[in-house]
Amino acid sequence: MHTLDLFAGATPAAGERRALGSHAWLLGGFALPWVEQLLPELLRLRTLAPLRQLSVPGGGKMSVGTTSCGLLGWTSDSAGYRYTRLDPQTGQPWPAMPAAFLELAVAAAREAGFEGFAPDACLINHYRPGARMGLHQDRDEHNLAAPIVSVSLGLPAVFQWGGLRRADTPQKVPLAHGDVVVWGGEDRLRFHGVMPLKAGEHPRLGPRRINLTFRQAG
Ligand code: MD3
Ligand code: FE
Repeated sequence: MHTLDLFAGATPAAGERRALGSHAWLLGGFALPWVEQLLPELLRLRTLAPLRQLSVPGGGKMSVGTTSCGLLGWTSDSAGYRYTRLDPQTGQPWPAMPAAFLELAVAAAREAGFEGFAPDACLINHYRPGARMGLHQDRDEHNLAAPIVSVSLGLPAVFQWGGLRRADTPQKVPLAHGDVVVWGGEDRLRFHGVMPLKAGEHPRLGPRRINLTFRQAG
């Protein structure tokens, strides 16, 4: 038996949806029809805005490789977290959000009941085995009434789904290639994170997981 099957309520099959909270939906395999459009765009985007390991205010470096596309990109350094119009590393505007990215994000938001989602930022996180993301809240966005849409590609990961206080014990939610999660309303400010990625080889993406998060940041 695969370890992931030991979790209560394992990943839903493609086409199934599962409520994670009152305003949070896991759409199993929702991104699968878009994958072959997303992958060449991801390769192109990293030639325009290379992956980097951002420094965080505490002094460390994130273990994930990060870049952005859209009008605004998320960045971090010793001074703090913020969205910028220019990529601090190239001095150029962030690459435009590819049409297929926007279509997928808007369709997923609609499917979860959020009509009129208009993301202006897409944060792209690359996980290699061992990379993780500690528990945090996403609160740098100007419009906290808009949802966040997250698309998982490549190796599976165990997502930590916490409460509104850092001390609330998170639930473990396995996320597979093609899964999309939409978080809004009272679930928007939940603490969340990603457990260290287990080693593996994904048939289409190799030894990595890529996560896209679409936000209304400005
Ligand atoms: C729950 N990324 O980039 S996506 C992030 O898999 C981030 O790379 C993780 O957390 C990743 O900030 C998790 C899922 C996610 C995104 C935003 C959320 C979950 C969320 C906002 C509120 C609650
Ligand atoms: Fe986050």
